[in-house]
Amino acid sequence: MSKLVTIDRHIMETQPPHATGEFSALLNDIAFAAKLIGREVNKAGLVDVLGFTGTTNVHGEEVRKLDEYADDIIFKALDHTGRLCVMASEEREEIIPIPAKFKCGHYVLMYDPLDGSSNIDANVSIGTIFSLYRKVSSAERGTLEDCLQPGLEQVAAGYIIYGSSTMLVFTTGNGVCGFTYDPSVGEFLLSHENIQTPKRGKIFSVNEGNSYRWDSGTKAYVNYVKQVDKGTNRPYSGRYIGSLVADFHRNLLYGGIFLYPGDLKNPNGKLRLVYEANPLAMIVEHAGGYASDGHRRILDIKPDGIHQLTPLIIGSLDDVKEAEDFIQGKR
Ligand code: AHM
Ligand code: MG
Repeated sequence: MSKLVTIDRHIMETQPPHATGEFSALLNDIAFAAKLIGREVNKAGLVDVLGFTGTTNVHGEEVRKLDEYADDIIFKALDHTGRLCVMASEEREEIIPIPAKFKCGHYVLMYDPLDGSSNIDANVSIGTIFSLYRKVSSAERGTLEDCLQPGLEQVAAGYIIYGSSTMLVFTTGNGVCGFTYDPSVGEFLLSHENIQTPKRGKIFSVNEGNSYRWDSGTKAYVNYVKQVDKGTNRPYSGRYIGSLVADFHRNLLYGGIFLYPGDLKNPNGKLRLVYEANPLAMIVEHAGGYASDGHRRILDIKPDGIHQLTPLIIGSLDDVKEAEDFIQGKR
């Protein structure tokens, strides 16, 4: 049997010698929230948690009960820990202050509590995405300034995928590791050590139903990956779940490219810079891949607002660079 390492032990053993433990404890808090959300996702078909709540979120989308539950769990698992100074969630319009009765810490948490939630009713994999920053504002408690840092400043990023098993994948800037949840013992166990994504893949993931409104570069790129060329991997296989964490996770392991480009109707696409693009960009870069908005590295973008959208092209390094060339009209 290969060595059995729980997520707690891994976090403890990989933290720098001078670390106070605050940051490690935060990752454990997130893993705890993931267990609670995973439990509800897994029994979603059994109890009355499917379906809409009847309200819409800040993006005008209908909020599903599980979205609300996940949002609330993350908040409640972390608000009282004394480790965070502020949070922001894709489901909430404003930044989330730490309640005055609790101590404030040095970190900022940004999260998408349940991404891909339109897939819940069909039993398709969904996920939670998160990232941590250090507090930079001089205010006593966290502010919007703390939440609007470029992705490059992330100190940790990760996601949880609720699929055939629940997995937590994260990086603290020192490799990307994956932990699979063992429900029989209630622990996340190290299952994927130092994940590296292939430099080139042979999968492309994009919603081709939107192709009529793409720019010519994006159209040319997607046509290119579908052409037959025995010298390269082409034609690529098309794989699109429509659940970002699941599409990203598969491509991270197998190699490939995911695109949610800007288009004529939505010049900045659909995905959110701080909740979705930045955390996955940090992970993919630490796994040897790359993330771009077609023109710039995702991690370099300074957000203007917490709900800012960005085109996202992410995955294997050579594939993303090639897509950039097409989008920029260089090919
Ligand atoms: P959500 O945050 O409201 O769940 O939306 C994000 C999801 C992503 O998981 C997925 O990549 C994308 O929306 C799919 O969008 P589309 O249906 O337009 O292809
Ligand atoms: Mg989302």
